[in-house]
Amino acid sequence: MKYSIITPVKTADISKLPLLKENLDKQGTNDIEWLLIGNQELINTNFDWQSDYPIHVLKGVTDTVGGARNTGLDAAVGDYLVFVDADDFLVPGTLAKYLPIVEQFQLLNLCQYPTYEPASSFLTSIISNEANDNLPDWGGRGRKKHVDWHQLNLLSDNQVAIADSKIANGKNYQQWLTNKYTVFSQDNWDYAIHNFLPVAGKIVSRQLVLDTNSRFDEGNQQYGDYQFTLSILDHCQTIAQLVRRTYIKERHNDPINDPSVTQASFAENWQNWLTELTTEVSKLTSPKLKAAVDGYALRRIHRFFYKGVVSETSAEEQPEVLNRLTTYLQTLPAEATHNLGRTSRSILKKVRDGRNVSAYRQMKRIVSLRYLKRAFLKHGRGLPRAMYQTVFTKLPVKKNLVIYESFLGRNYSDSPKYIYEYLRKNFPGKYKHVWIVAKGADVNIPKHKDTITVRRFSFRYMYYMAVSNYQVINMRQPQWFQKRPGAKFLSTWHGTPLKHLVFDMDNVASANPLYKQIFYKQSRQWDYLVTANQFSVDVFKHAFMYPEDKMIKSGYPRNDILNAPDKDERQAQIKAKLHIPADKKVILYAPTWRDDEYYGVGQYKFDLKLDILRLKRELGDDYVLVLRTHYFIADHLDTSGFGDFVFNESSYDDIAELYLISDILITDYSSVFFDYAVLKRPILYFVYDYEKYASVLRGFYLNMDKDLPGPLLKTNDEVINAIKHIDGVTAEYHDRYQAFSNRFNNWEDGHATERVVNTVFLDQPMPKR
Ligand code: C2G
Repeated sequence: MKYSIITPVKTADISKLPLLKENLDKQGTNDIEWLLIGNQELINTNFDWQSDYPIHVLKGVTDTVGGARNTGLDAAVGDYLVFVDADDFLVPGTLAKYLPIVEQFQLLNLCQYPTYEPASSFLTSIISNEANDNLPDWGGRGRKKHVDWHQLNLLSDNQVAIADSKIANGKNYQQWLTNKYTVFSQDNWDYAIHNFLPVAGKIVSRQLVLDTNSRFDEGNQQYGDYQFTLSILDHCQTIAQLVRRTYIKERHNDPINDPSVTQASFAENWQNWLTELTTEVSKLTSPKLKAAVDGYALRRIHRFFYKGVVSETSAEEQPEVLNRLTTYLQTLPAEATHNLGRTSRSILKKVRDGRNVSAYRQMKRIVSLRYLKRAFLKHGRGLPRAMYQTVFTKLPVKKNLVIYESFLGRNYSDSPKYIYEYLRKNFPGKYKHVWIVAKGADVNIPKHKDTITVRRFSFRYMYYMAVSNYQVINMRQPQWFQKRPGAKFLSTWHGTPLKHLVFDMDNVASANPLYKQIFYKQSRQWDYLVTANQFSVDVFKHAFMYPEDKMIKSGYPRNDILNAPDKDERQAQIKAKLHIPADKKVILYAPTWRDDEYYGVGQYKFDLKLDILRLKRELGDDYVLVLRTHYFIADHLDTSGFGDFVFNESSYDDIAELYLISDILITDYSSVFFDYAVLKRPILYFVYDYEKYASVLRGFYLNMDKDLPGPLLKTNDEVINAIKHIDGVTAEYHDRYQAFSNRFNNWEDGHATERVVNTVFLDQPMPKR
């Protein structure tokens, strides 16, 4: 038996095992055994697996990861131990392909590819030859490597016992699995030592484990593998690391509901880390290994510890964390810190001598200095922000000052606009209003004496964010925003949820890894959340983990205009303003954005799949098309070739006004149709990428086949046909439309704004539902 694959399994991992099994089936070798070790729940699970290799399900000596791995060590019979965690994957073919390297070295690092996306994204990019050696941005950029890689003459592909037929796309995987690897020894592992400390993704000779009696620390849930890996490294002569990344580590981005071990609190994390180092480093016999580990630990302390202890640790926890650092530093020779800067050396000397109060003061200073340095370096934003933190937030709050932001300052629109207009009309002179406008955005804030505009992230913006008593905002506030005592934050949000949101989302490609945690923290600052219907209330409870008693069950202020008594006149005025001929009917095309089509953070692509030329040819006599892309879309679609058939209103402030002038809406997975349905006009869904969107990208809260008030259309033929027979579509969908309106729009009576204002500004009780 060549390989024993050791997989510790916690309860939450049990459901992930079938995927890993599939992955192991594609390793190109059956000369393996798979050891799954966990608790009683794992033992009780019936997997009913068909397998060409033995699978053993075992109970761990203790319920910790270390306990599970130790049980694995005792039970394994293979020549080499492969450590694969339950939510991780290997590139298909890896174990067969690299056997010759494994046999030549005592320890092989398969090299981790950390990702917040599902592993399948990376595997797909290998298949389509788009994968490269760069880590994703947030995976931490690899340091420049100064060590040459080696090339081993592996067996040629047809000799390697890889059953290509068993590995879908085997050829592409084979291309990815190159023969390159780097050899490490005690002389050159300084910069790479941290890659060898976690055991996941390592292949170790079992004989070495037996000879050295290396075991995992069962008492340390987070860093218990250091005891094992350090003991191995201490006795290991030959180490190799693959140049290509073959071990895909799926990291979680839901630290609130499903924290991974490294997402524990700062204090817990560092206490465990320092404790493990303190006990394990002192056991090492190799001075070079000790120096390498110490060097790595000190660099990490220098970069991350001071800020963490100053800003992420409570007053009660601080002494304990600092004491652990003292104990650790006392195991080091005094000169160990010589590579660090002067301030760091001085801080660590104090901590080593137990003068922690004084060291703490100095840490605070270094943290502020680093902060200021960043502030100065980051053009524009840094200084105003520093002023926000140090000066503006110390000024008294102005009781009647209201600050508004719609779509990150890109529009004068949405519920903030209607709340603003209502306050001005009904309480003239009482409030001072401040509108936030994004840099470079063309936003038409009305000019009134009681209203000012501030540029987002400018000094004045920072000042008003700090001293306003009311914040009326339809997306999230910046992370640095501080809630002032007594101030009221009104989150209007910006749509009834259709696509899965925040805590209901699986890992997403485009979101910041800490998205869920950040969202959670930000939404705790909201005193009120506006909701348009009971459905939204129910979703926000789990999607935002937001309490129902803080939700205003009002309907959307932005939709009052769709029931306004003068809506016909307004419609004529808007049409005239946009130069749309009065005798033409209007089709509004308002699609949403796609998580996987982007240029960079917050910058999405949009590929127009609607065949405008055909629409113009077939419908141009009666209709014009108003095109409205989502505010995340960075592309400016060139529609100049379509004459007076297309009106590109992508940067028009308020989409509600576009709803008013249109006769038919075409959309896809955008929440716009919930609002548009208030008008009871026909809605078509152009969902050319339905399968992909529904299953891979997001998933929906509604049953798209049954709940929608209009047809799902996948081709331009279907769209054109539906428009030509729009009366037939209306008749066909009449009952569904009725049911839809009852479910989503029965609060929309034209008085939502009044209800919101009464609750937030007049302190009246919440609307009863
Ligand atoms: N919007 C717009 N033009 C578009 C699409 C959207 O002006 N072409 C505006 C509408 O006001 C819409 C809002 O942006 O209601 C939100 O857009 P969505 O397409 O629903 O997408 P998203 O921004 O991801 O909002 O719970 C709200 C949504 O589920 C999330």
